[in-house]
Amino acid sequence: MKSFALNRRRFLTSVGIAASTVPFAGCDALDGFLSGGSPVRDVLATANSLTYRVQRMLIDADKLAPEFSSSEIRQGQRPNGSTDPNDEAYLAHRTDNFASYRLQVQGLVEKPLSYSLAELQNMPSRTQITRHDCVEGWSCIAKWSGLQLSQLLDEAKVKPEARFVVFHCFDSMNAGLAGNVGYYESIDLVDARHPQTILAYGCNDQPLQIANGAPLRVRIERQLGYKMAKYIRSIELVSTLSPFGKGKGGFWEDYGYDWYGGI
Ligand SMILES: Nc1nc2c(c(=O)[nH]1)N[C@H]1C(S)=C(S)[C@@H](COP(=O)(O)O)O[C@H]1N2
Ligand SMILES: [Mo]
Repeated sequence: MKSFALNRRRFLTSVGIAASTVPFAGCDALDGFLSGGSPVRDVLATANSLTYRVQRMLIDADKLAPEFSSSEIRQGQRPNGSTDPNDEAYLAHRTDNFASYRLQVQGLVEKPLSYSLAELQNMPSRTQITRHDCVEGWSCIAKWSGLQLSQLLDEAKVKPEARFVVFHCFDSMNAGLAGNVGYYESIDLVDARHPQTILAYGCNDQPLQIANGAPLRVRIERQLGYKMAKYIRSIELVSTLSPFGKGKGGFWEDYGYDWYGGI
């Protein structure tokens, strides 16, 4: 294993990247290298997929994101992006305090699932105090409670051809000429099965607030804030991301953000 890692490092150094900066500033480091008309560019599809592959090589699949103690929570989770969706289906669920909400798990699974919030809350839970990093340059430490996504994947029995988990959200964003565009996100099965990847219904010992994504939002603790879809309507197992949005795997990705937002 060790020599494997060393070889990867040598590969990185040989293309002129300091290996130590890659997991944190992968794209910035690679963008310059790829923009100079280098022949290597033709070999590598995009900086984005290279970043993803490099990070997947260097990061242990089960490596945990740092967890903090309660005393390190200084404030409530700062709401960002959509904070008060006014989409019709969402408002209907909101009116009855999400009693009529059901999470759907569908796509490339043997057994599609549909669960109420109460049913999800009765499953074994996990609580973690983690730091949320937004690309806008702020972070926030908060305590999140929910169920591990891996539980649902096991139950639904993911088909072998599935490669990604797509989160479909209730909210849409005004994207200028494109009109209202639904928020969505996606991750690979490594992150989906990671022990800290939870569907959270609680934050800082309270039910998840509307502003932070009630009734259910995902926590993907080794990636940036925009990956952590709020207001989850359904979860879909897929083999390709091309049918969704502009095909880049997420609302912000469709506008240029990296699909793998590693931190
Ligand atoms: N559905 C949905 N999920 C979303 C967003 C959004 O606008 N809509 N914004 C993202 C961004 S950029 C961040 S930083 C976090 C903010 O989560 P918070 O409001 O709980 O801080 O949610 C992410 N998930
Ligand atoms: Mo963000």
